Amino acid sequence: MKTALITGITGQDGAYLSEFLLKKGYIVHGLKRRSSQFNTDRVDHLYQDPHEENQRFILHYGDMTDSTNLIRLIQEIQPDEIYNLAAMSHVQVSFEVPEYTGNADGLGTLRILDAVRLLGLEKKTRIYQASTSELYGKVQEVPQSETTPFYPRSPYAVAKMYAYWITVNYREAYGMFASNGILFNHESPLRGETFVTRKITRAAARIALGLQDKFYLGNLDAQRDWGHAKDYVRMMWMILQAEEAEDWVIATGKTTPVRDFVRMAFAEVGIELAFKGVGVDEKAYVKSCSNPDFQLEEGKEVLAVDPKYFRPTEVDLLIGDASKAKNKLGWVPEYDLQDLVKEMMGSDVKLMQKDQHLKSGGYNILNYFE
Ligand code: NDP
Ligand code: GDR
Repeated sequence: MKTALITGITGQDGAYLSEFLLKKGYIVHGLKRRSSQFNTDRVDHLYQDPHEENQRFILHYGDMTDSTNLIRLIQEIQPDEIYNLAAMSHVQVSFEVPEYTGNADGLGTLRILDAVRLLGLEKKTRIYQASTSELYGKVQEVPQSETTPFYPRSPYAVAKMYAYWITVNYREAYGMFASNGILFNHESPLRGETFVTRKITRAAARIALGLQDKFYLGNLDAQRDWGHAKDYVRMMWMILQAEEAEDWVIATGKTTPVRDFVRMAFAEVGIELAFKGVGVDEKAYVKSCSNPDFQLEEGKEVLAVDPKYFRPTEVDLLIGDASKAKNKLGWVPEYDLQDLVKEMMGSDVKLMQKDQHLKSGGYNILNYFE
């Protein structure tokens, strides 16, 4: 039975990867942060009472900024595999908290690598580093592959660039099995609510159900190569089962503008949109609504641009070439963008229907203190 340690276990990928590894028979340890409220929603269904015998899912308090904590945990757990997924992962927020992002995302990776080295686990523990297509930043070449030069465009991407190279360096300097997965955007119903896809599917569901009138986005022209998180966590595992430690691009090879994702999300529930205007003046209106469950008037404005969501420096176009992973590891994604949008919309409509029932039952959470 193999033992894995997942940092960032409470995040989108941590949750899917935990499920995947548990099904493979692993013992899964995870690092969670202390928080004033429960922050384990995404993995609560995997929780096992610590009083039970043969526990295979075990959470530990910790933080990527605390070396002593990481060293102690790795010593106790003696993992066969570490998946380093913990990060301040929001690109726009990284402009607000650049130093913390550098510490958690950049130095945090060093802390993991160095803990393994210090503890003499170089030959036992394989390490997966969650690298990102944000490393490519300003477009140098399309599609982007393992040989495309990096040009990071945010404090997040710069921190991840340090993490990428320190992983390569520890592999070369100490012979460690440490690999980077350069993953392009991947989404799911578990995606954080402030990333653009989930922001769109939540808002589309709320608007369709009459819980909200309109919503605001930033740059509608940005193009992303969006895949499904389930396909991508499978690849994280495959990367650590490879014969050699290497760096791998994981992507679908197709790119879509944010505007088209909005169209697809609304279309999924029978609402056709018309976009008018350019730049900050662009808006989207309901062109038709064929779904009898939702009563949206033609011409209703549902989306406007708010420049507060523009980034100081943007990544305009991402499209990945995952040929190496496909040819050498046999990775083939099971989901396409249409499947992804369908699943996310289905999940958010269900979730928002709960809000609708509460609202129609007269329950308002804002009245908590009244
Ligand atoms: P999420 O933002 O959903 O999850 C991030 C996780 O990291 C959460 O569990 C979070 O804890 C934890 N975390 C954040 N800061 C710290 C810290 N200082 N110490 C310990 N834990 C911390 O990200 P994803 O699951 O989407 O992504 C996983 C990884 O992959 C990240 O490193 C991300 O940068 C990278 N990546 C993601 C891509 C994507 O499209 N999703 C693409 C390429 C790379 P908490 O729940 O308490 O906030
Ligand atoms: P990204 O994802 O920055 O690619 O990073 P995000 O969904 O935040 O943005 C994608 C694109 O959409 C544009 N956009 C908006 N983005 C957000 N969040 N909110 C908006 O209102 C909005 N309007 C337009 C953005 O400008 C951008 O161009 C994600 C994260 O998961 C990283 O951790 C990961 O490394 C990369 O994907 C690959």
